[in-house]
Amino acid sequence: MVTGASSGIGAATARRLAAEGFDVVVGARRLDRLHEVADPIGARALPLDVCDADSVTAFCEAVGGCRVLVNNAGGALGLDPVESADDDQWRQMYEANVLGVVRVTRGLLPRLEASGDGHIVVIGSVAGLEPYPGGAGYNAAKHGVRAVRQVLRYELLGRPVRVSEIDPGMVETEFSVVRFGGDRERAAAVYAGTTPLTADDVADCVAWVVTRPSHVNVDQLVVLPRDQASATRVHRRTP
Ligand code: 8X3
Repeated sequence: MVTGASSGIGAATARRLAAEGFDVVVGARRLDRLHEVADPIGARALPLDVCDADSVTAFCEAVGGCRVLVNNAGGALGLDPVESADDDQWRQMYEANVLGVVRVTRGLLPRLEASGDGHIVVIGSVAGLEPYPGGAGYNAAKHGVRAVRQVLRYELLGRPVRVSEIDPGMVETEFSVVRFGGDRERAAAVYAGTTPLTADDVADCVAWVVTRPSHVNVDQLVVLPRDQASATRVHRRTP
């Protein structure tokens, strides 16, 4: 089960898990784009808006069994300093990145546990490890989801459910285009002069984490491009 699977890391993860032999179910708001991902790999596509409790309930009821949940849906909005923070953007980021994970995880937990070998994966971010100027709203949300992941790990200890967090750095997807409200030039500048990670690189990490033997819990995996040593330390080649 992969959330936010209509593009980027979610889509790449769905494709990769299908290739690994998983029976994949994907959820996202954009159903037409979701089908473009799901249909070629024989995955089941279900509408899912992680910000809408009713949508999550309907989604969880439609999913049959579930052994692996990849909480990928989320993202950033804006890069504004705290002094001009936009409440709506902050609220949306908290809704999608934190409450979204909580709702879907809570809804699927009985099925994950009943599988006898459940696994909850959260796609976090380097932004959840290291705040940076302009990032406060997204930093707060990703720090929040990191706390949820840690608490889940403690609460589920002794039960047959693993909990893992994967924290990527710069990955070139629609992430920055969405963050900058569709400004493709500004989004491209984020990765200029670097070789960023691809969505497939992160999907590779997810596949590795969920194919370890049942007794192995990868708690946290931080993955950055070679050109990035921290959220703000980026090496750029000049043309
Ligand atoms: C994306 C990483 O550094 O652009 O989650 O916030 S960053």
